[in-house]
Amino acid sequence: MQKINERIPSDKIIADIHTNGFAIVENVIEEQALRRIKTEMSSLFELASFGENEFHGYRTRRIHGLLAKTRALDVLVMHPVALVVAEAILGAEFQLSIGVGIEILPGESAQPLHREGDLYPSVRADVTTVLSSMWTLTEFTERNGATRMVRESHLGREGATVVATAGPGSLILWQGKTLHAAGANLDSTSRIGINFDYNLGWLRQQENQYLSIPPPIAARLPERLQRLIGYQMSSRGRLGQVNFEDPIRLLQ
Ligand SMILES: O=C(O)CCC(=O)C(=O)O
Repeated sequence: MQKINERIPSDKIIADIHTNGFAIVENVIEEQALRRIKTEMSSLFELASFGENEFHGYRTRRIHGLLAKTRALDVLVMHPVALVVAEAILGAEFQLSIGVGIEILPGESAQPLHREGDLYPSVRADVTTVLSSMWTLTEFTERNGATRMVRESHLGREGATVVATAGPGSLILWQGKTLHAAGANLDSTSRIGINFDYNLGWLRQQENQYLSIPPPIAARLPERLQRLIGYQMSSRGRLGQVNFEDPIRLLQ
């Protein structure tokens, strides 16, 4: 599978998602920025607890409510490549559904295959509800648990399983109907990624962003990020209103 470099136009990324269900974009974050993000995240991972079921793993640490805990990831959640692709896949009224830091430690077994779109069982079959992104903070390899993608599964076909290997600082994108899962970590070091999922503005967010990011913190975020976490209206201004007004006004 051809991997895309950031300098390749987003059309190619979008085409890969339409054709295969996913795309891998190499070298998106430059080295110095990546180092800063990794340093910040390593102290947060120290405080994170291990999963307690097969889906979340027993040797995997997850950080939820990411945007309440650090500003280091704002550049990722609002990265132009991610937002352009999200708009192309979901349309203009998308929002952040969930943000999770995922550290898969050595000894973890493979996660069951799943689709994020299954969170919304009654949505019309031709509607794509979710675009997932994974920012790789470490290398993603076959041995350390790189995400597995079932090619063309978003089209109802079961193509080959592709291991989404990528260097640190890359961006892996897949849509909500794509079958995927974290792999087993058979290596001696952790696999670390930051997973931001975007969904349609008229759906419930997976993570309750209004409580995960308390309003005093939300009030200090850049406006684009405030809108992204849900302080926006959708469906031609009819959903998400407060007194028939844009909810962002309550934050200002
Ligand atoms: O960590 C990964 O590679 C994928 C994780 C995932 O799909 C999930 O936890 O829902």
